[in-house]
Amino acid sequence: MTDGNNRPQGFATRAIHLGYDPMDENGALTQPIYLTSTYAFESAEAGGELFRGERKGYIYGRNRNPTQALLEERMASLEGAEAGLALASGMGAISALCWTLLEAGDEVVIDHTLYGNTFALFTKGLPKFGVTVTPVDLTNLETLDSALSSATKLVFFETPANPNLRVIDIAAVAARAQAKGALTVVDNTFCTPALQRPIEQDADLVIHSATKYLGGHGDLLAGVICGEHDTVHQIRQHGLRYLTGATISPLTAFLVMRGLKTLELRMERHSDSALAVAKMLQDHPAVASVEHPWLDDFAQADAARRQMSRGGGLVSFELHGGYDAGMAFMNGVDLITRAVSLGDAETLVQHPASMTHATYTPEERAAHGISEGLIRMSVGLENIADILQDIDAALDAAMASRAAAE
Ligand code: 3LM
Repeated sequence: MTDGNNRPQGFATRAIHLGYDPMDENGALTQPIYLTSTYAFESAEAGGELFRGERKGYIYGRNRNPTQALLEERMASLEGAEAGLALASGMGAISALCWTLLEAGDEVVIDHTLYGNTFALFTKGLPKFGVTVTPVDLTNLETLDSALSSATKLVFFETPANPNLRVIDIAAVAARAQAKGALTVVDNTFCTPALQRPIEQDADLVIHSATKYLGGHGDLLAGVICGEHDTVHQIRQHGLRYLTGATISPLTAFLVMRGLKTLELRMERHSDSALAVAKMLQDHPAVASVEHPWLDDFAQADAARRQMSRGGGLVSFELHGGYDAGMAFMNGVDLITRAVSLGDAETLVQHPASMTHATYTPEERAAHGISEGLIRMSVGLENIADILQDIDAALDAAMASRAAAE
């Protein structure tokens, strides 16, 4: 989309306006919601033409609906992709993608730190159907080289990774995958296209849990896939239509679009507040280690600064006293909420080893860099002084309980 002078419109403008003219819908400022499940055919022949893809239009709400279509168009534009597909959840997006693009005998390389259920899909789900999955540390490109083979179809990773925020160099991985004929798939949930656009770094496909920052208000579940037109079309026609049926409801698609209108603003605030939290933790005597991609001593700081425009809203840390101190901290928060998920207005804190990453065995967590004492915080949009004060009080509580135990 361009303005009158052919200048491409900016991110927030496209997030708010792209693909919709109120004058087409009785002047309605925001787009109406089509709750319709099935669509009338102009003639018997037109129905057949629609099914054969010879005519443009809608057939049935499982694979396409006008409200979903507007969200898909906006997400594709924001990610710099040819096409988008909206689905019922992040897991719905990942499973539709895998079930469409993989078959028995194929190989997949994954980063060894993924959201717990994504890890379970790859390591427990897909092997049941004859797909070989190799987890590697993708921050070490030599391990990627040794895992890739001519049978590798996908290289899949999150960056920053859930829950320890390791950053993976998208362009470097994509170059190696491409040389072997494999597709690079990036889960961009933690950054959103407001902070990072993997397709500009040569990734082939981007997936999202839109449940998180894209929706932004903890009131929906949704997923998105963006990428090249033919591949996305194939995932719609196979993965969504008859393999998973993981359709996003039109009402949910509307709510994700409402979230997109403030996405750029929210990601700036989440990132600034998370960095303030990370710096405060770094200076506190109760804290053993802190991860945030914008900290000066972050392990993959170079890659982070190259491919992200800000550090994002997540902070991971470990307290002196490990698991017990972490539990005392979590029980000591007041304003901050103990809950999984992320990207909401509320600051949320959770314990990956017993919650989001409980699908890993203790041995897998140890081998994959998810320590038992790690705490993950999704820094929300509350006043930063209030967030810092609550953290300070909870750290005091954690130190007091540690002193009492000694
Ligand atoms: C969580 N994560 O708390 P849905 N990709 C990433 C994710 O973080 C998630 C998904 C995909 C969390 C959810 S845990 C019980 C709650 C990077 C989800 C899956 O299917 O929309 O939840 O997305 O880390």
